[in-house]
Amino acid sequence: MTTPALLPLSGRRLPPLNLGASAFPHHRATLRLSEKFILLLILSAFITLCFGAFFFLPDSSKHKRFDLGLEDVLIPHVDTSKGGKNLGGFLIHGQGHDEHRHREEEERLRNKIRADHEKALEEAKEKLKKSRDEIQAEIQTEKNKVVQELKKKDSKPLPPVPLPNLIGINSGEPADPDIREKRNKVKEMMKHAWNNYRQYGWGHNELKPIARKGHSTNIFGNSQMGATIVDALDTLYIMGLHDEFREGQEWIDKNLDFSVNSEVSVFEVNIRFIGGLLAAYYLSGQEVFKIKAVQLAGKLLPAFNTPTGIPWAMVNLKSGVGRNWGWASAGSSILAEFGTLHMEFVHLSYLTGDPVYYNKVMHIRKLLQKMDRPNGLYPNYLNPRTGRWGQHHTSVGGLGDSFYEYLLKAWLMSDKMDTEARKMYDDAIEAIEKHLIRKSNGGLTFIGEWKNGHLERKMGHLTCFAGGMFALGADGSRDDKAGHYLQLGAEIAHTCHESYDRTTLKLGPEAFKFDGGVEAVAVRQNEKYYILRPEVIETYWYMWRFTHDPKYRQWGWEATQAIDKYCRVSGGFSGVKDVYSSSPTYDDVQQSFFLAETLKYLYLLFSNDDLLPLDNWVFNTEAHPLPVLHLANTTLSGNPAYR
Ligand code: DMJ
Repeated sequence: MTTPALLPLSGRRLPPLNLGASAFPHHRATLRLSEKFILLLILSAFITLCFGAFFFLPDSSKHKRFDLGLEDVLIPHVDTSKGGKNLGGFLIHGQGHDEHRHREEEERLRNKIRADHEKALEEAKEKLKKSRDEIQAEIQTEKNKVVQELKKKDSKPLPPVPLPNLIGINSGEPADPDIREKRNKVKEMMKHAWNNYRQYGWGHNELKPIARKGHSTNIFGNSQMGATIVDALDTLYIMGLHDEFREGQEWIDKNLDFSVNSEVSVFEVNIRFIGGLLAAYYLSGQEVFKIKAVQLAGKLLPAFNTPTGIPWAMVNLKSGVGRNWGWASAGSSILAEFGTLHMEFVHLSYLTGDPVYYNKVMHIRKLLQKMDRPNGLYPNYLNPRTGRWGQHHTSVGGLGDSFYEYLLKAWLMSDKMDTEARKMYDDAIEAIEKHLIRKSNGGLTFIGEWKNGHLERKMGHLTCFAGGMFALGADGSRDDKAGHYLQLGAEIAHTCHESYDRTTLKLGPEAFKFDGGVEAVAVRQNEKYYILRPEVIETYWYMWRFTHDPKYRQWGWEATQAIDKYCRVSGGFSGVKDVYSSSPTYDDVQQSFFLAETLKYLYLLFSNDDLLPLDNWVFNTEAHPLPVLHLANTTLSGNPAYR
């Protein structure tokens, strides 16, 4: 019996092998299975050897090319009439002396390759003598070395920069015992929020205070970057909670790592993480915060690699691949997202001396300046591929809000030198007043939204921050309309207070209408929730600072009590799903901005004005205070490292 002819992988047919009775006469005509298997094994080893030799042994023709490539005999486009041979566009000189030299060189290289192979073989033999554990330990040591090197590289000290005048970072104790008590109550609430997060959610982005475990939303992808820790740091600091601050610092130092395969929101990471880290750095002077902020900023930069330089909404921190939210109009980026990077990025350039951050945000500004604006308004959607507006929706609330805020704050943060930003702010506010701000039948001033060619008479909780913005921008306004803007701020504060006061829980809904007899009340069920948002309290605080009208402290105290009564649970603080229901259900999320903003603004409201004075500090949109940079101009020439 003969075995079937075997086909090697190369496809070349081998002669049939006679493995039957005539090859092994003392065997039975049919071979047993195990014997067949062994023979097959030997055969396949032989074939593999031939195959390996055929493909992997050095090919002398290739060597020739390689060797020649090392010499200067490969001369492109030389005249062949001079005795050379043309080889694929290159010319080889065929002189006897040269050939001798080539043979020697070839021999030398062969010897070197042989020696290298032998060395590699020896090393492999040595390795094989070691146990699996020893080999693994060696690999681990190598890995650790690389990690250490990378860490050293990442943590190299940044150029020294003269720090701006940091005043009013830990005072503010009110003389009035009643106000002191209120301030202490807010501090106690902060401790409750922090301690529970530390106990049940430590290292996670946020806390689920009822389930008592970590929580994260899609804005941070699948990362565990301790958003609450970073967001809360400066609040802990100004409240004098230094042990808690140190715990947070230690976690950041040891665990905050941005090389994670996670798709995050550029805007949220910027305002919460970079803003939080920068504020913690300025307040405490601890280098680790600055270093981490700069590392993280480097991870956001690939988001700007779009045809227009308008960044993607999201970026993968590891791969640098960016994209936009699926729900955004025609693949657009969002005004309030790409327009809320300026403050942090200017500080990054200031601190590092690297203009890259500054250039990115100035590029966005220049692009926006050149664009047509319908009715002088900035639509919420802009396509980063085409540079064209998406849907013409305009809002001072969600999707638009902090873009306007950052125009004003860019000017304030530059010690009022960035007049271009101030002009853009003034122009925008004039258009907003003309097209979006109205008075309701009941006399409440509200800011509506421009949608599909008409004004929607609805205002969001988010929009309530604008009261504070108008008050903050009053001084320095065009045509000296300071009184007018302070008044506008007061009216918005009043309307937003009404939206709280007209609920059962005395907490504001997510959105409220001014339509068909309804005034400052939510109509749709999915707009009745309160998720511990800060905007109304933020406006109370600014209005308090600029007017010292006691009603703002009163309103702030009402909100404090309502939060403590209806949002406090034993595992922290939770949002509620319906502010009009006397038995509210919880959403089971303790948002990081509750610690960063809501509690900070309340604490400041019950502190003296010398705590973080507004002449020296500008708060980013997540309430992280950044110092005013007293620069000669906005090119950051004040920073010696930059010059
Ligand atoms: C915060 O993260 C910031 O204030 C942002 O600008 C919008 N809103 C949330 C809190 O409501």
